[in-house]
Amino acid sequence: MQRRSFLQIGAASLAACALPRGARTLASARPRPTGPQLDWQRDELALFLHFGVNTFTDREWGDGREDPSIFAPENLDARQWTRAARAAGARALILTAKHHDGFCLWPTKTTTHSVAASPFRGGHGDVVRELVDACRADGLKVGLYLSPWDRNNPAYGDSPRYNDLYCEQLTELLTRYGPVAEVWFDGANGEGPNGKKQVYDWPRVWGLVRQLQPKAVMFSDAGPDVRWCGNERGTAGDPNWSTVNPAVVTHPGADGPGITASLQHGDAAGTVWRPAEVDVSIRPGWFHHGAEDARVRTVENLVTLYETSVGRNGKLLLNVPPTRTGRIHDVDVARLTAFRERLNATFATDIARAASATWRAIGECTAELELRFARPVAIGFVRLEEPIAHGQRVARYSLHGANDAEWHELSHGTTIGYTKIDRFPSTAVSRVRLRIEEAVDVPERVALSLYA
Ligand code: FUL
Repeated sequence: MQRRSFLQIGAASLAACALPRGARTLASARPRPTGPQLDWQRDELALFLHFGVNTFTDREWGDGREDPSIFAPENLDARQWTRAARAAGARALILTAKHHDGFCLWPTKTTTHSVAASPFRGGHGDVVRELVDACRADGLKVGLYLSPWDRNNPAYGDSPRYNDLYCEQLTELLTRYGPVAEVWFDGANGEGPNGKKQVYDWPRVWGLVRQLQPKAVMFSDAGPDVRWCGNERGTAGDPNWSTVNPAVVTHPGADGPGITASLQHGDAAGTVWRPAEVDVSIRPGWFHHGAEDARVRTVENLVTLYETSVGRNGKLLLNVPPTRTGRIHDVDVARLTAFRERLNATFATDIARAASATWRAIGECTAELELRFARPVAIGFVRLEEPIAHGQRVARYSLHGANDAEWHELSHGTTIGYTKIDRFPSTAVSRVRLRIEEAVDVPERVALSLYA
């Protein structure tokens, strides 16, 4: 399908949809999110917990030869994690149940390389269980990361044997602990110790998760439910479509032309709903390193991350790694708390509520929303939202404000989706006009909120 070239803003040219007429029948059947995908997106923020033997060796990637006896958190307190998550306004916590080193944080029957061989709780500990119990107590959802790449397991690289083992590990995780909201499949996949490359059976893995936890969303480069955003810098693409062409990124860790672009931008004409998750760490590393205690992101930086992830139609998965004590560092907790306070203060009062608003179609796939205020107001942020339960349609928009007869551009952009946030210099306006200049189907009314 050819997308039409950009239309000019002039009313006469605001006439057609970005998909050609013949594609409109298709457009009316455009993909929409499932219930779990919608809930996942509306949660906006989840915390990622990278924790394991690397926490004790000060490494980012363990080689699988770590002695389990080094895993000895003396003061592990999962309720401290969930309280920090609540202070941050997060709705879920995702734990590295197994990272690339193969060390399992739950007492698995599949390997002896686990907490059961460690001094933690006298060899009777289960970090997954403690996380799950704390999440239930604090009303949070649970997500589990199970690294496909396993640098410890002798079966790795012996494809059918390792696929069986991996499915057994997944089965333990998805049957022992009650509802799991998200299952995270990392795209980093290296060579096995025997030099062989593991060939994963993704259809089997995804089918197993669907069967055991039908309400969970599955994350990977290739979804199937939510996709990696294509970088670990905390920025979703612009544009960022929640629809993709599933033939481009077919499996986690896929490499080749068009992959990064597809992860970052999705595809306006995509046939599958697969929104982007933005995973990024509050520190330089994913695991805790004492040397990085002074390099925790500032509150301003965290707010910017929110704008470049949630504010660009993404979901933010912010990594906050527990320390060797088993607790999240005080500095990180303080930043998370101040970050949420700042967001709450910024987005406390929607100034647009004081305005009278009119939405009107202009052309077939273009529309305009105009707000009029009784007296001038100062604004510096706009938050736009499409009703994504019905799909995603807007491809280009502009926002103008006027305090007298003349309109001035405040911001412009491409996709909106769940949320688009634009920040601009504080401006006094008595009228605001949002123009949907290009869309892939008849645009539904966009919600517009304004903040000082
Ligand atoms: C990457 C991994 O290699 C990192 O260690 C980390 O887990 C990150 C979230 O994903 O692919």
